[in-house]
Amino acid sequence: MNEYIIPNKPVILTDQSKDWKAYNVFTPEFFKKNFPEKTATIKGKEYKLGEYVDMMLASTPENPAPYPFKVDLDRKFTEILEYVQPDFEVMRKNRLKSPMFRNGLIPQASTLEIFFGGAAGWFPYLHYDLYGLYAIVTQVYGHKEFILYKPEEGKYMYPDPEHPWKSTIEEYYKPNYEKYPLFKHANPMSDVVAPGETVFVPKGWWHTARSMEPTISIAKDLLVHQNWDLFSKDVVFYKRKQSPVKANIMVGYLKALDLGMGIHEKFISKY
Ligand SMILES: O=C(O)CCC(=O)C(=O)O
Ligand SMILES: [Fe+2]
Repeated sequence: MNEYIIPNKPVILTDQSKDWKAYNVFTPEFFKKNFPEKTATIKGKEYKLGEYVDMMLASTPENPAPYPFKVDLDRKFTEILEYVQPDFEVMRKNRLKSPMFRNGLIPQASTLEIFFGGAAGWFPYLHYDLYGLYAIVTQVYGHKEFILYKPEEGKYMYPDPEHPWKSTIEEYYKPNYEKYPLFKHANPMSDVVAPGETVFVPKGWWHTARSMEPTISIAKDLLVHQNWDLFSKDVVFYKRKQSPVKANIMVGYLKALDLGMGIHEKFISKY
């Protein structure tokens, strides 16, 4: 909290998931055998996990498998929830789990997901996580490279005006600097995350990831008082498109909710 969340700095944690049952159980073969019928849509096309496992194992830089195959654990994959417990200490007061939190505030957002990928699987676009959420990604199987840019570097990212958290730079991994000259000024920070390690992606930090080999990761989102500012900003941004009046009401409601949750949190040990 003091060293990373408050200063909003990224970090790789090396021991947070050591008690998860997922280790030594989660392999591509385990999923192919037990859950071949789970589906995910990648670039508009639906795949079954059984067939995707073959694709991720066959993926090469010359012929990469589509990426990522991701599934919402809370909604579509509850069978494996028990493998990614216990939750981290820092997730205890995750406001996404508060009884005061309404899921309607963040339509379509998945806050706990499993990712599958193969060698040279690049995440499709540079982005920061919507609603200012902290992304806490644990590598369970295989190595993945994470590339991060400070929030101020948004000015080099050609953000989509309709969705300012998303960069419009196509094929950013081999960028066309004539088309995107500002992107040349961006200063990436990167590291490879190994199985057992967890990367903390702070609020508003632009990022992407590349699977270096067959990978399985678990991404958990965190909302606490410290990212309530960006959370409110994004919620209000989308509300304003529906109705400016509702957006103004939302500003006050979110301020009150921050205060209410803050008081509640003083008296509870976890949500
Ligand atoms: O693991 C990846 O490919 C990217 C994950 C990500 O961007 C996130 O969880 O916020
Ligand atoms: Fe992300």
